[in-house]
Amino acid sequence: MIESAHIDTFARDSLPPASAQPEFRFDLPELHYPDRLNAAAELLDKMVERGHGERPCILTPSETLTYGQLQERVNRIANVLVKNLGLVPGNRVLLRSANNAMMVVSYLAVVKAGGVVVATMPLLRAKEIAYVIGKAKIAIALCDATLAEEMEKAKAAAPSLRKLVYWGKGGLETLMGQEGYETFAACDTAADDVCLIAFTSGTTGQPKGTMHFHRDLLSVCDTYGRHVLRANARDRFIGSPPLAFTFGTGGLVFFPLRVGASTILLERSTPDDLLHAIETYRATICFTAPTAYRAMLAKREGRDISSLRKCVSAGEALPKATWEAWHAATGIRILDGIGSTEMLHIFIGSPEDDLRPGATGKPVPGYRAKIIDEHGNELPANMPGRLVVRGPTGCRYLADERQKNYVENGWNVTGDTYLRDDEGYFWYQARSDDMIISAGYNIAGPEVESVLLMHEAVAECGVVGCPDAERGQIVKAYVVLKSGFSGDAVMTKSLQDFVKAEVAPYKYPRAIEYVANLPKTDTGKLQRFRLRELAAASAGAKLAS
Ligand code: 3UK
Repeated sequence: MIESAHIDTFARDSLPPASAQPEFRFDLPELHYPDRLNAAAELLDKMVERGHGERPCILTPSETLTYGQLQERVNRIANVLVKNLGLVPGNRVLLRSANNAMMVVSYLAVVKAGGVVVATMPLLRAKEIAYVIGKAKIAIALCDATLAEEMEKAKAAAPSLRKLVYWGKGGLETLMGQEGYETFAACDTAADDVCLIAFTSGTTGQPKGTMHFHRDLLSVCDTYGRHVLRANARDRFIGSPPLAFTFGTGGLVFFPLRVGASTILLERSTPDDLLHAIETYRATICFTAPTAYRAMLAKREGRDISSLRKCVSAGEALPKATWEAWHAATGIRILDGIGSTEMLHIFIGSPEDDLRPGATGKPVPGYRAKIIDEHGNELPANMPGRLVVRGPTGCRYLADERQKNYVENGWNVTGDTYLRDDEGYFWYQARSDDMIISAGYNIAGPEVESVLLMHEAVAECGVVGCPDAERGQIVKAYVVLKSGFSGDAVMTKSLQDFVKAEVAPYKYPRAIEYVANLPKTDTGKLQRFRLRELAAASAGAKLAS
């Protein structure tokens, strides 16, 4: 057994028992890491040692940091954590900020000092922040001063939090400036010491803390990053996901640093902001969600985004229509990929030269995936069933009963229904609990959504099952129309006929409701459970009237 560097053993003690963990596989030579490994030293110090010190690393509207400058700042905050805030290896540190340079500096400083990062979405409210502090037993927090109001309320509600320092108003900056703080020897952590607890955005129930090791941060770079994304040191990464969402940390921190590239950080990243910044910074690789690609298509008139060479989409299924429209407009073949907070990053997704528009792709080298039935038996090609995966990363919930729902016989059960075709490509159907069952037919809401999105009037849509006395459920679509179209009976008929002409007619939405926007999570995912609640409420009202 490798000896842990953790003096505070809370994270290690809260790991699920080995029998409840998935089986971890290290099937590629690049995944054979040394026993002693510090991910921050590996991602940053190694790059400086290899001569990248003068290269640009972080670009923001207010500053540019080279690898060398980033290293010095990381050392300064690591010293503050240890010398001023009393951090010992294994302590959790709460980080709160929009995507900016200090957030990345703080993140890497915690990892370098042997602490455990708990980054939270900027939009969280005091109650949600206090839950995280309590669950992960956090005593130290670093926070952007612009988020002070909610942070103070959370502190009042979370007694374990003892030290809270803000940046942006001088508090942290003053501490960092102390003499002798410019160097810091990385904590000699074990490859399997926990360095990150990432909380799920929790569509139902309390958020779950997923624990990841130092080696996991490198594993995602050396699987997806190396074999699918294939970035290089000249790349400039950009994107919208928050750094507290592992889709964002991978795409905007781990992957660029692993290859010596630079990363553009935006505090605000609406589709307009993103387009503007791609043009300004000549970004080459973009990470965002399907909705944002659609919105950028509608707004790209007059913008020069020709610097882009790669685009990654995750978080939700990328409809074929969106893939094709983006390809027609930019010539870029979007890389769809499914990842999860539990798995840390993308585990199915194919490079440009081996993808199928509309499919998620093939398992990322280093991962295996299969489709199983309700009893756990593997299904043959073209049969929809439950997706399970395993590889170098996997689910380890922080003291959570729900571990048993995500891990079955050593495989991670993502909760998605997929099918694998004869060529080995994986096609997303729906979240397993989102399947609509209408008059005995199984209907995948996302398939109907992807058809509706091909209609000229549809900007966004969400399709769910609505309780129905006769059919059990009917297919109901919530539709946001593009400007200039109106949601009347003629439109409803046009949308219904359109769906019937594209896919098996039993899938058409018998009910359509027009809305101004759709409910989304902080990570930009459509909240189908909210639409289901709305649908159930309106059906109930109808029955009562
Ligand atoms: C869904 C997808 C279809 C799927 C994530 C990339 O989304 C991420 O993590 P979350 O924990 O959600 C996981 C769930 O989201 N999903 C994600 N990507 C796709 N469905 N096609 C896709 N391409 O239901 C999955 O189980 O929020 C994504 C990297 C890191 C991440 N954490």
